[in-house]
Amino acid sequence: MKAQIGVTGLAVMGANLARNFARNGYTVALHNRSIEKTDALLKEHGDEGDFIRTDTMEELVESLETPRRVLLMVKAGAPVDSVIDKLVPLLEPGDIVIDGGNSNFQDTRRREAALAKKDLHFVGIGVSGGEEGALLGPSIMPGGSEESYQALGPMLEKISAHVDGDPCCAWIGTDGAGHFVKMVHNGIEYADMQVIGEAFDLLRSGAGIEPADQAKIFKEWNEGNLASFLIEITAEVLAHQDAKTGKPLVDVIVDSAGQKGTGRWTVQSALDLGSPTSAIAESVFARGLSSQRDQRAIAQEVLAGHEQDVTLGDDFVEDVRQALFASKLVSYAQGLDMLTAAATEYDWDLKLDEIASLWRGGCIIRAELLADIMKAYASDDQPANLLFAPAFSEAIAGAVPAWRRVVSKAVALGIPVPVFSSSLAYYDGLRRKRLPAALTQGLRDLFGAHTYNRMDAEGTFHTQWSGDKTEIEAVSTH
Ligand code: NBP
Repeated sequence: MKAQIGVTGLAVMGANLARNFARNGYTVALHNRSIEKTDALLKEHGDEGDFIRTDTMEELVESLETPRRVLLMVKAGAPVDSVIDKLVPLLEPGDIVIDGGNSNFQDTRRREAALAKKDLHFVGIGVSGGEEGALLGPSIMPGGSEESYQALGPMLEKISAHVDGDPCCAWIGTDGAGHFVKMVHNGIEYADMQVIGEAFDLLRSGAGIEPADQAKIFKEWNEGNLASFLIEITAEVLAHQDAKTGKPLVDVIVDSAGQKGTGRWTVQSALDLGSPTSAIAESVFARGLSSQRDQRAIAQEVLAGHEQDVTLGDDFVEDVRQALFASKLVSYAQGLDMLTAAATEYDWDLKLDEIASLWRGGCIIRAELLADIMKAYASDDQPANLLFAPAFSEAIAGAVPAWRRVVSKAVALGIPVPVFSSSLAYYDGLRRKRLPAALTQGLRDLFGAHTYNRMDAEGTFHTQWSGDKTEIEAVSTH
């Protein structure tokens, strides 16, 4: 008996994906650098399907039907290269090496190009949904050659989450496209969590609503246009009492947020692409600031607040809900805009409707909203920005008055709302007829002769600032 797929790297994610394949009727060859994990998996779950135990990389390769499909679920970074180096000499042209870890998309591009020279397929797949998703059905974002997807796609689609009968898995594009889309997904996840945090802080510090009561509010919000996995689990976390102290658990947890790096990568890529992804950037920075606990302790002593009294009004909770919704829309709009920029830069034919569709199930940012995003991009008349799709421009317009009220009250109260406020600034920046960028260009021309364009004429111009200040037509140095 040969296996249809081999999995090497049987920590939590690899083990659960291997079990998921087996539960779906595939024969799975198991391999791990140290045999203990392989044996533990077989001992605990060996009866869930057909597994082949392999001890060495050679045995793993021999156990697979051709073209071979080998899924790497090892720690991202150097371990992936190390496993590839051991695996590749054992493979034959047409075999498929799959990296299901959270690899940087630039590494995936490099690895794909290197393996293509050896007539091997390299498929970088983004897998979202954590441990539970890996076992029960993740959202899967595969990149690589279209040909490799013919051999691999049906298996991935089968083990993925399904929404309305559709798999949450579709071919994303060549080389690093899958890992890129997964990275942006994670960036949006950062922003989603940050806006929830800002709403929580406003309701707690502004309106004095205790976590247990907020849990009820979030539960109610989960019935409307905010319905999503993250809002659902926010209600669960806020309702939870610490067994040791009897306090709300959220009051016992140290207020310093960790990060593994995909949010940071998203922002770095956004900067490279010149894509204004402020909601994700502010979310990453907010985690950074939360971790500066020593500086925060000093700031509490030395920095004055001068907070102002504000009347919150009876509609404050509803206003916060609307501000949260509008800011969330902006973060999705920015993330999708970044995908559009990346598609041009890296020559990927990204289909935003399919990407929204496969984020609807299995993954952390799954939300009702994604069905509408899918529809917005499924039409022939693709919006240049998500916010321009009629359903979204209307939805956000309805939220703008509340959004402005919330941001101005937060500022007066001294409650930081970096994503609520920067998203509103992005929205206003997009809408504004004239931006102060004109002055920026004037300044750049004065100190660096960087030139500027005129509103009323074609061409590129420079004012001779240190001479007689006459304008000359110049070669562009923008
Ligand atoms: P880890 O990221 O903790 O990696 C542990 C695995 O890597 C073990 O099987 C280990 O083998 C193997 N490994 C290491 Br470390 N160095 C190796 C090397 N040089 N050669 C061969 N194998 C090596 O596992 P994970 O949490 O299951 O995550 C796997 C991938 O999935 C990661 O890229 C992660 O970022 C990604 N991911 C994780 C989640 C999640 O919720 N955890 C979600 C989505 C994606 P050993 O047993 O011999 O030490």
